[in-house]
Amino acid sequence: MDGPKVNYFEPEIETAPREHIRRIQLERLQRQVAWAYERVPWYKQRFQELGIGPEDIRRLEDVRLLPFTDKQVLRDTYPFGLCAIALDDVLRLHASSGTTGKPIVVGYSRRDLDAWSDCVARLAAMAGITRADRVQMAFGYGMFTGGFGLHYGCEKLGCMMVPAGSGNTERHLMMIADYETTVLISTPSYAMHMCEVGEARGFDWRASSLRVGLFGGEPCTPGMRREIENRMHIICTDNYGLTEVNGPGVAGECLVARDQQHIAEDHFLWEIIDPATGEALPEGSEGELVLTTLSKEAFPMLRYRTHDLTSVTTAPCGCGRTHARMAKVRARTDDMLIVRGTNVFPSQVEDILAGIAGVTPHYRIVLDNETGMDRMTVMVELRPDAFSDSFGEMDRFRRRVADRLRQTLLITPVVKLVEPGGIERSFGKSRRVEDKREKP
Ligand code: DLL
Repeated sequence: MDGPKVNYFEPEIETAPREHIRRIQLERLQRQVAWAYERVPWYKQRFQELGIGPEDIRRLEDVRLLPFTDKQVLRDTYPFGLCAIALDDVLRLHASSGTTGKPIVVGYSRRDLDAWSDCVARLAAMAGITRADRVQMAFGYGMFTGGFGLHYGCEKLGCMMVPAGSGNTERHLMMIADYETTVLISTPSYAMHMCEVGEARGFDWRASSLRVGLFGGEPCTPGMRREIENRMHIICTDNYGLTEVNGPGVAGECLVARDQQHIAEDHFLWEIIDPATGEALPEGSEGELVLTTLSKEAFPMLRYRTHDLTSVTTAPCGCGRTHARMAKVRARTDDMLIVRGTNVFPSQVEDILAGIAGVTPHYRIVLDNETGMDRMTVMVELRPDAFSDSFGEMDRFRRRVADRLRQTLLITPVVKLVEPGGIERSFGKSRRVEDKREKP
């Protein structure tokens, strides 16, 4: 057969007929709802307010009867209010930083950790990784789910793990060379950084042992993926997940469909809703992804509003997997910036810059209202070949970038050109927006 070789971790469930998947989902949903109702006072109270009980879940669509949860619920019940098991049976905690105040925290039972590793092993297999691979971790080992989550999943697949952790790019390069690692796990922005540092040091990416990039944790545009693939001579997949429902392993990109991610549907039930009304949208429409865990013991999450915008299809995939595929998450409902009344998504800026020759994918948006009016400054980093000593030439280039941004964003940003390497690189998720506006 032509095309990439297809690997599975759990072929039976990954390629099960859709009726079989739906049957498992219903059984597990009924069990998960009863579990949450009986063991978590917050859920019981919400169910009672809505006048429903676990017995009302007769079909999968009945999930719509259930209350939504979101970050706020986890904040209100911080730290252990949503825990459905004795704390002695919680083997691990992870947390994610909230935008304000306390982080949100979740816990895992032994079975949760086991199921989580299965989901991660699946996404690694989807990227063509096998037990013969040597996997270098560039996510931090800490409260963030990326490090430990991907570590144990790849270890379960049988890979040799190199737990290097985040930062220290020179050391990472040395380890790739010395241990002949074949897989890099990181955010796409850190991979890009490593690529550049390597190039500057004369590291030969073409000759290196590295062959796969396993990315996730932040959006990765198809353009950025291709650029990393071409410069590092590797194949990259983008993988989606969030702390509230495990972390990585919720959905993974296969090598056939590309730029879409198979959701582990035996562990997570997806819905797409209209973020404004909360109403369910038909398959294929873009809306907010809502996830219900189907197998969680410690922190069952019912109808968790991710704020991530995507669409989902159940159409068959050439890789043989029958689990639904979600489109890449390009924006969050709460990522949206409102600048002088106009909605702006950082992903739009990213798309525009990707279409302009002479600039790198690194940029920063700074918002302020010092003059009394919102001002948006976009700092754009030049590629070395576009850099010039001629002020006139640079100014013409700057105006051209501003024009392109204005045409799509419908506001006129201030554009500042930054010399190659001038935008600070991040070791984890990149922070692209700095909002310095004084709020009314
Ligand atoms: O980022 C979990 C993760 C770690 C996934 C490593 C993959 C690899 P949080 O820190 O809770 O969890 O952030 C979750 O990050 O709601 C999305 O908005 C965004 N996100 C995560 N992965 C992707 C991705 C981890 N592949 C939030 N593409 C989510 C786009 C992503 N956005």
